[in-house]
Parts: sequence; C-alpha cells; structure tokens
Amino acid sequence: MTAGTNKIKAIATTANGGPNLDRLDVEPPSGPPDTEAPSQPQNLRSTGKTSNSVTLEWDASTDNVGVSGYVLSGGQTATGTTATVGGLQPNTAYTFTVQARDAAGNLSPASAPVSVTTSPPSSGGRPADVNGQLHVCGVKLCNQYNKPIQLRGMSTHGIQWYSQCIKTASLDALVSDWGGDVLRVAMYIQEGGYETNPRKFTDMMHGYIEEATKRGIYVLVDWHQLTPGDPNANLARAKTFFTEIAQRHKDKTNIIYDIANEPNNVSWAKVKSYAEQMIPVIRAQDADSLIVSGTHGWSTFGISDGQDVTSVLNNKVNATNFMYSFHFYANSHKQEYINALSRVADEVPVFVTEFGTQTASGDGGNDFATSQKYIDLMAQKKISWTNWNFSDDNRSGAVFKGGTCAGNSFTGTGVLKPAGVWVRDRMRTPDDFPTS
Ligand SMILES: [Ca+2]
Ligand SMILES: [Ca+2]
Ligand SMILES: [Ca+2]
Repeated sequence: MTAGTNKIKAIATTANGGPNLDRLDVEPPSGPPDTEAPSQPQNLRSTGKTSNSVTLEWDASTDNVGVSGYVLSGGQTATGTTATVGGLQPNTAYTFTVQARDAAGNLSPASAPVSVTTSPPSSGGRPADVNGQLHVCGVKLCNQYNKPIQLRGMSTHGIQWYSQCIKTASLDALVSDWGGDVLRVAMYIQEGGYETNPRKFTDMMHGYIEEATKRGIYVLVDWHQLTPGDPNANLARAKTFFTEIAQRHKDKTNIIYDIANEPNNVSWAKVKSYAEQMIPVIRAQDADSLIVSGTHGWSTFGISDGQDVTSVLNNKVNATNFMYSFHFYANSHKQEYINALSRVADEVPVFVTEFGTQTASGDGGNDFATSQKYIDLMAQKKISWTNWNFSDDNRSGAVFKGGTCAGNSFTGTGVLKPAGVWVRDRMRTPDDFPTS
C-alpha cells in the first residue's frame, strides 16, 4: 500500500455460496513504515573504460531493512555494485554519482562524484600495423616511430600438448575480445617437443606465425628450453630451427625471437655465451630482428639462484636490438622480485615473456594484489608482457575452464577461470601506441 488512496477489491464466499462480506480489515505491515534511507555508497570508482563506455564500481550500502538496488546519476539502475554506462562520446569527461535505494523507495545521499574521461576514438589500427618493425631504443621497446610502447598478450601452453587451444576462434578472441597485441608460442624442445620431430614443430611454428600475422599482432617465437637448463645443450638444434624461421619470415615486421625460455642450473656466463652465438645466426638471415633471451635462475636475472641482478648487469650481452626476459609468478615471487624487475628495467631492455598470478608451478592460489603491483610497474616502465597461459589445462594459470578448447566459444568471461578474467581485464584497457 502506498500513501494516499488505495483501492481494495475483496471477494469472499460462504459455504452456501454467495457473497457474505460485511467487514474488511486491512492491517499495515507490522511496525512503523520504513522511512530510513540506505547509507551513502562509498568509494565510487571507474574500473574500466573504452572510447564509448565507462565501467563503475562502488562499495555496497547498508539499510535498516535492505538495499534493493542502486541508481546512477544518469538514471541507469543496477542491482549489484557495478554498472557499465554506454553510449558515451570518445575523449570526453563525464561525472558520475550513485545512490542506493530500499524497497520502500528511500534514496540514500548521492556518493562522492567520480570523473572519468573516455578513451580516444580507436585508431582502428591493428597493433602490428600501427607499430611496425620494433627495435630497442635505450632501455625501451620502440615502434617504427621511435616511440616507446608496451605490448600485452598471452603465451600458449606447450604446443606439443595444447595446440587444440590455438585455433581460429581462440586467436580471434585473443585479438578482438581481449585486445591482445602479441602471441607467444611456447615450443618446448624436450618433454615431447621439438627434439622428437623437428620438421613437425618447425612447421607448426611457421603456421602460428602466419596466423598471428593475418591478425595484425606480434608473434614471439619461444624456444622453450627448460630441462636441461643449460641452453647450450640445445645449441645445434637452436641454430637449425632459428635459421629456417628467420630465413622464411625475415621480411615480416611482427616477429620477435626468444632464444632461451628459462635457463636454470647454469651460470650467467654460459647463457651469455649462448646468446652471443645465437644472435649472429639469426641476424645473418634477419638483420633488423628483435631478439630476446632468458636469464639465469629461470629468467630472474639470477635472483632465484640466490644471486644479485648485477651478475647480469655487470656482464651484459654484447649485442644491439637485444632484450632480456624476466619471469615471475606473483604468489611465489614477491617484493624482492618486484624490486629486481624495477631495477633491471632501468638499466637494460626487459621483456616479461612469461608471468602468472599464481605460484611458480603455474598452479595454486592467485595473488592478484601482488600481480597488480607488477602490472602497475610494467605499465609505468612500458615493460611488455605475455601471460602464462592460453589453454584449458587443469591448473589455475590456464585461463580457460576445462573443456573450453574442444569448442569454439572463447569470448567473454564465462569460459574463463579467475586468472583469465583478471588478465583479460588488464589486457583490454586501451593501448598507447604513439605514432608521432
Ligand atoms: Ca530503509
Ligand atoms: Ca591491446
Ligand atoms: Ca626483418
């Protein structure tokens, strides 16, 4: 019943039939009417934006009876504590507030306002078209306009196990739904990988390079040596493989060569020696190539070997257009590693070719708080990254839920594990690829 006049229609019937109603009692709800408004929503914030939309979140209000929903300043309603406001103009500042309401219609005070400027209109350019041939400038990765850029993308799982996850629908999702700029193709050498059938795996890599090229993204050719940890153990194989890959793809402007995934149980001197042998092999085919190599201690600049980053910084690889890779797993590698990444990135070019939000096994609980610190650091210093991994493996670091790769639906968050939802959100934010 609302305030004012209410019409009531009642039909009562006796055992003998016919109406027999001479009295109607109407009891109001027990207790006084709810006139108490919900509390003011707190911490209104923007958690995402595009050129035509803004996503807002806020902390829940409380109410003496119960909050039934929220009303945004533009009139849009929400039942939960998030809403995406669409239909906005690019590159335009908007101010939003939100109020909570209860079932009785009481409205809370409006939240503190938040101002958000929508993203610039999208250039429509694909990452590899806009940025062209990459090169190292100082300690940064620069595009064809000699401007520092950050690439963000995904790493496959080992292609000897999870090639079913790298297909038309998943690659289309990576590009158009995730906004990925780069695909790292993890080709193991051992563990059933390249060494078992070099022809087959080289041809697979050729195919993935073409798929990335068609979609206008970069491709990071990952020589995924891991066990044995000394990359020199696979030197002859690496020379054969990279010679063919570089010879065939040298004129593409979207290829990046990673010659050693995670050296381990090996000295930096041996890794450096390997890199200085491999770089000329690739450059003989592809003179302007961008080449990345891992560092000792599983690509931690020696930290996971109990060493200091100066083991690398005081003994740098003698090469131009060369980057060092750094890997981390945020639930294993905390502040010491963040500090190390921050330090090395100021002194040498660094590409985070692999990271996870969980433990170093690629499994276990996610530490999104620590992961966010890394993301913020990498954004600030324009450190490019590819996340482990774009598969439906059962571990928490595989972004897709089990069984996803058998189908053809890869867009949205319904197919994603928590790590996938998280990293997709961080990849979808607008790119900053300066062209002048
Ligand atoms: Ca109330
Ligand atoms: Ca992007
Ligand atoms: Ca080239």
